[in-house]
Amino acid sequence: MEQLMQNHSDTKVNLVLLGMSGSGKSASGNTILGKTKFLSKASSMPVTTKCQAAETLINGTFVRVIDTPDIFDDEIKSSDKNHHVKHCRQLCQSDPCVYLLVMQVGRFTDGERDILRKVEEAFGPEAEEETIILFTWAEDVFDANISLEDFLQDCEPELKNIVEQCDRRCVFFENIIRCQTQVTELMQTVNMMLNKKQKQ
Ligand SMILES: Nc1nc2c(ncn2[C@@H]2O[C@H](COP(=O)(O)OP(=O)(O)OP(=O)(O)O)[C@@H](O)[C@H]2O)c(=O)[nH]1
Ligand SMILES: [Mg+2]
Repeated sequence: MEQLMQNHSDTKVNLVLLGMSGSGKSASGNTILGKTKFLSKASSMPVTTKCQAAETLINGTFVRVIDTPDIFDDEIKSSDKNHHVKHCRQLCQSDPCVYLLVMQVGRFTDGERDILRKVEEAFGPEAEEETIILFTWAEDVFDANISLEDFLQDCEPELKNIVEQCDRRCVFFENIIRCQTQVTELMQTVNMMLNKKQKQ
């Protein structure tokens, strides 16, 4: 796979899963990969403790998915955080990198209010332009018969701000069904973002 990725330099992308513990980073990684590569389970303790990568091919694009622990946890030692960020960058190997900010639809916590600043602090000032919000537990929105537009319209002002700062790049995942359509929509958003960036 590594060999193949190197041979297809124009059709590869790193997707870095970032966000709070329990938000569904590993589950989303597995949905993107279409197979269970990352340990994902309900737990009151952090489940993922180190950065890991796994690869797949999606419609001709080699996708390297990087799963991470909750590196934005205020309790985490700064030396541990720096270690995770460094490891994560190493796993990305080459450009382009897209940051997937994983957030649970029904939960917006204090620690997430300034999450974009934390992403920039860890991955550089350009990171905001390379970030897509990946909302998990989308079934809660669908089951309540709320349209995604209404959800975004009616969400907390600070969350709305985050969505606006990301140029409204967001996708909705139901990780319990691992449906491929949501992965296709994610890849469309990724491609649109990268194309726009290339033209700048
Ligand atoms: N119903 C539902 N459950 C989900 C969804 N996404 C994740 N989960 C569940 O949420 C729990 C936590 O998911 P993880 O993927 O382990 O969360 P994480 O962000 O990787 O957590 P850490 O590794 O601790 O940072 C698991 O039981 C998942 O099955 C979703 O979209 N819908
Ligand atoms: Mg995890």
